[in-house]
Amino acid sequence: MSRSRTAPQDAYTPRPEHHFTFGLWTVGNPGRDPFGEPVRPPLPPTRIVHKLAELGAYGVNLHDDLVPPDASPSERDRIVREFKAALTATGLRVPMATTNLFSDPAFRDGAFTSHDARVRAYALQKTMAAIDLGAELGATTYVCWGGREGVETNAAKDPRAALVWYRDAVNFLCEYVRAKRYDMRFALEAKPNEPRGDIFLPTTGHMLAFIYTLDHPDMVGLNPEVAHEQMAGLDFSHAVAQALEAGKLFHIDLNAQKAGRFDQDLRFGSDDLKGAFFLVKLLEDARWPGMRHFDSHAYRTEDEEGVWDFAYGSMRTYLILKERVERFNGDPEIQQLLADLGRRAGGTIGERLTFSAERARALQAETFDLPSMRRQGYAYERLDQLTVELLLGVR
Ligand code: DIG
Ligand code: MN
Ligand code: MN
Repeated sequence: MSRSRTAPQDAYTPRPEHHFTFGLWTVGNPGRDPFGEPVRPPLPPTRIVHKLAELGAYGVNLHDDLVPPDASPSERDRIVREFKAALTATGLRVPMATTNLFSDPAFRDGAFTSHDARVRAYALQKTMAAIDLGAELGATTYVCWGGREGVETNAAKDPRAALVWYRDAVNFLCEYVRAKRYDMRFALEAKPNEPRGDIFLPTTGHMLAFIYTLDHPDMVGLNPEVAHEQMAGLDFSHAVAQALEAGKLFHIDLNAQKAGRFDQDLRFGSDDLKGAFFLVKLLEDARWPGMRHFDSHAYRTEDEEGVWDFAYGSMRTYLILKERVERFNGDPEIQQLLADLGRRAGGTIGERLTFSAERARALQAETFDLPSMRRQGYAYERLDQLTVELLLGVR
């Protein structure tokens, strides 16, 4: 059964300039889960490229599993040639590449942090080959998600040893990219758990601290994912704000997640609409130019047509929320409330407080109208109500 796409051509129609991207593994997700076999046949990468281009996407990303590990050199060349031909025919780009360091049973105790030195070495070999492929396809961002870098029992390894192995691997790969003179930088992706009981460097904040211990921290940034920070009970837009503020938001994985559940990788905006709104507001107010990558997949209930509904809906919801942000930024009552708050903030937001002995003395001598400070509210209830009404479409 094939339903014709009835999506209208309107202000929310995705176009390449919106920088929406999908991994081959997202729309190609066959619907396998821990309790059931795949429900959809594999989608050939070239079909994915053509369909994403038809829907208005900018790019497609890949793990190194575009080329099966047992492919012969001639098969590898054919697969890459056909993939490149589809990219040329559609104009789709490959902004990001990454390595699958979690499916092969060899990685059952991790890849970069496996107790087995042979596995750590194999992980580097696999990643270097994937970096070469990514560079060949034009990728300038290389994502590292350490899905297996963790433990089920702390008896397994000293977490400090794991961090040393992790750091050595990332330092080695940075040196490899420098030696090859690739125009490429790394984006580290955090997740608190699943598939390991606990994953090392579990949140974006942990990853940010880790980056500053590396030999080439300028080459390494972050790839925060909505579901992963929410699994840790955190506000995703705060993680993204910290990455942005540090100049380390090199990439982003967009999806949706219900609180207190496994990593659902749901369609962007399909849950926690308010969180999605404030994320889009942050990215758009910052004029962030990066790729809006949807690391998510269709419900297991869906057929191939449902997969494309998922992809189109992901992009469309982002654009609808982008328009809601523009309405928020132009809403007179909301902006008046924010202007009142701005006057209380003193100067322009971001004006730095700097120390001087004179400034310290003046502060020490200052008297404060504490009764007023204790009495005055902030009108956040009104501000949030107006925000909710705007999201519900009544403003
Ligand atoms: C999981 O969120 C991971 C994998 O999907 C991939 O390695 C990475 C890139 O977006 N995210
Ligand atoms: Mn995820
Ligand atoms: Mn991800």
